Amino acid sequence: MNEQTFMGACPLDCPDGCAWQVTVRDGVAIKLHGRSDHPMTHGMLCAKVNHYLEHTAAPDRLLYPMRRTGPKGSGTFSRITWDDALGEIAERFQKIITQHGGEAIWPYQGTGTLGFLQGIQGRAGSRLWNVLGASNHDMTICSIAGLVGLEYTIGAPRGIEPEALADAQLILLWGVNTLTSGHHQWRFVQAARKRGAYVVVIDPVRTRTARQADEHLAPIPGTDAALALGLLHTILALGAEDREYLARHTLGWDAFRRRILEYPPERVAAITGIDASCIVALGTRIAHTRPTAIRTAQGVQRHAGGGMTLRTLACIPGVTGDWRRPGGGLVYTTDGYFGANRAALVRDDLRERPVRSLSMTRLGEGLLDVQDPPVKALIVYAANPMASTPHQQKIRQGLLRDDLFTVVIEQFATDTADYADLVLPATMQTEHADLHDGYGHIYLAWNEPAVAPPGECLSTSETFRRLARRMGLTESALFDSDEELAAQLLDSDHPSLSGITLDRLRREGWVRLNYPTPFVPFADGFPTPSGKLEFFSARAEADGHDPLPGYTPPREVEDANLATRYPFVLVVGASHYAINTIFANHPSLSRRSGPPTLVIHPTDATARGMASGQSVRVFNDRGAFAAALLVSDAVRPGVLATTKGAWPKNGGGTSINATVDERDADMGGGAVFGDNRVDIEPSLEGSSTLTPASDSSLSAVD
Ligand SMILES: Nc1nc2c(c(=O)[nH]1)N[C@H]1C(S)=C(S)[C@@H](COP(=O)(O)OP(=O)(O)OC[C@H]3O[C@@H](n4cnc5c(=O)[nH]c(N)nc54)[C@H](O)[C@@H]3O)O[C@H]1N2
Ligand SMILES: Nc1nc2c(c(=O)[nH]1)N[C@H]1C(S)=C(S)[C@@H](COP(=O)(O)OP(=O)(O)OC[C@H]3O[C@@H](n4cnc5c(=O)[nH]c(N)nc54)[C@H](O)[C@@H]3O)O[C@H]1N2
Ligand code: SF4
Ligand SMILES: [Mo]
Repeated sequence: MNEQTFMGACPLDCPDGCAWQVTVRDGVAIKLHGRSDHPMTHGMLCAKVNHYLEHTAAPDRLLYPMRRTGPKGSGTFSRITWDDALGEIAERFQKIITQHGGEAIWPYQGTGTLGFLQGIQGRAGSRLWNVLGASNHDMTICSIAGLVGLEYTIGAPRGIEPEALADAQLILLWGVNTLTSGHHQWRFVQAARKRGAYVVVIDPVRTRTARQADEHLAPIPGTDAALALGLLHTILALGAEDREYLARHTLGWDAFRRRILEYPPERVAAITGIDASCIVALGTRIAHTRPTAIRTAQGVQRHAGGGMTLRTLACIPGVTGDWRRPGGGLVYTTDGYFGANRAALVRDDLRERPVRSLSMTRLGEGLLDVQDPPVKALIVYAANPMASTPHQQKIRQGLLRDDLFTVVIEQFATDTADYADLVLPATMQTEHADLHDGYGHIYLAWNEPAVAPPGECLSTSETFRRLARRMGLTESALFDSDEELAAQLLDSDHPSLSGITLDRLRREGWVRLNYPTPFVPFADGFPTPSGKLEFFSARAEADGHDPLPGYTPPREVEDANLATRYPFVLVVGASHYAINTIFANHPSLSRRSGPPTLVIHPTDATARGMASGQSVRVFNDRGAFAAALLVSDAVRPGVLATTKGAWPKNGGGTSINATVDERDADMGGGAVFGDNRVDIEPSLEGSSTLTPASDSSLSAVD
């Protein structure tokens, strides 16, 4: 018996970025453990990834290249060779480039893996797309609005490390469902609590995290920036602003101060739906508690004013001076700490000329409306846009275009794969090499391939190397091995990487980036043009925004006209047993998730004569999806809550994104998943009842 262990890392789009260890016996992966010495992972993976090895061996895993035999969308395919598949892609690409130019190719990459070699962090495949002059894929779907807003205020996509929450005396979990979307961070919340910290959750939904907090405030979705201004109003009223810090480390305080004074508690109560007394109480608590830490995330910025929300939230520790204290400040992401040589990896210098960008969030528009040139080839990898991307109906119409050549590189037969002309089988994390950072910590990890790929699966990097060869391309950078790519990425004189080589990373499995402990990133200034926290931002003004932080209302939520037709605001969060659409086809995890569940307040349910378990149709002008009703006061009247991730084909052909619009948020072209009005009606088979998820991430059932 031959048993070996391999070091690796979870590739999924999760802030925790766990390091793991795989035990392989006779070539088969038999055990997967979280690394016990990793400061975030602490020996534990999660409810989802505990099933990862099972998932790699699932009977529905795609193992061979396939060509469509039925109509688009039918999901009928027959097996072909890699040689035929690559030959066909090369030929179609060459024809399209000759007739329409390289920009007619859209490489549509998602967040299925975050890896620098195989995934979105390293824009895997970018070298090939750059040589071909393909359109640039703008990753707008997840966090961009908040990132842009945050950067106006503090200058970079950085924040405190979540481990620092342990040193806080007051923790605001602001639009983040920590126990579901990054549960390892809860450990630091608990550590702070043991030392007397108070924990407040700010979320329109009483999530499983909210139920564990000392206090829960439920704002009307999209109104968080107004709440932030209201809290600051109270802090000013108490004279608790840190004047020395404001004078030394911030820009534009006088103007911002006047802006804050426009938001007294009564006004903020009317906007947010939170009692003025609760706003004053929390403002007072913040005024009196040092250090205060804010943990926020993507959920808070999926509406029209999402960028402004992060911009304004990041000002709170600027006013209280918490940015200079261990355990104080804010974290949205820690993305910006890895000072890698990204340019050397993605090689945008290989582009002959600048190319246009197409927004990930606006796939329907990209396929149906964009011209000069129209999109003629769509290469989808590590993405499931038929499930994940707004305006499902438009996307479906686009994918049905006869003249569109669609290639989907996948591990499983998703709804998106059903529309492909060619499907290529992709490796999973235990079968390929990769390098990871984290967006909720400051460690790097190496993922060593532990087993041989099943069937004819290939990694993304290898697929694109072979395609480049098949296309007869000669640029040598297209053929660099995974190890060469990793070495080029790490070849940086940025101080965060001093002492970190690929050899060391491979030997140790994970390493901390070179930052001090405790790490107080903005004690001495900010990476903005002025070196200060910028309340007043000339960059924002130059980009056409208000030069000051403020409150930008959500669009559909606030639209009184629309509200007469669509009385409910639909918010959506992470599902506990899936990550985006991954694991929705895993038998035991999907059983635990239950059917798509829609939480409704008892008052609304009674008014409609509806009850828990009833099957309903959720709809607006864009489309409809089916869900099981769960009556609970986890949401306020007028708000409905559900989770993302269901596969349309398991729900009659649609899912939540049938109702979501593809319009942009205020900054960065971000998505507006939470700025969505709908109505509900009993589903056609009105009497049918379902068992709603009883233990979903948002269920009020303990
Ligand atoms: N309504 C609504 N929709 C949302 C959201 C929301 O809040 N509400 N959230 C959005 C957010 S935050 C995000 S990040 C997006 C994510 O949306 P997507 O980027 O579409 O991510 P997934 O749905 O996880 O799909 C990833 C696919 O990649 C495949 N995959 C995994 N690893 C690999 C690999 O190594 N190679 C290849 N070729 N394939 C791989 C998986 O099998 C899976 O089918 O969804 C968004 N969609
Ligand atoms: N189990 C699991 N983990 C995940 C994911 C998953 O699908 N499943 N997705 C991963 C991905 S891609 C991402 S981007 C992260 C996201 O991480 P989070 O942002 O923590 O996750 P979400 O559940 O999308 O959003 C968090 C909370 O925001 C609330 N929310 C919605 N609108 C508003 C609002 O206007 N204001 C406030 N204050 N709160 C609001 C939702 O009710 C939800 O409970 O999680 C990652 N982790
Ligand atoms: S999904 Fe998140 S919590 Fe689960 S193993 Fe991966 S990184 Fe860790
Ligand atoms: Mo995301």
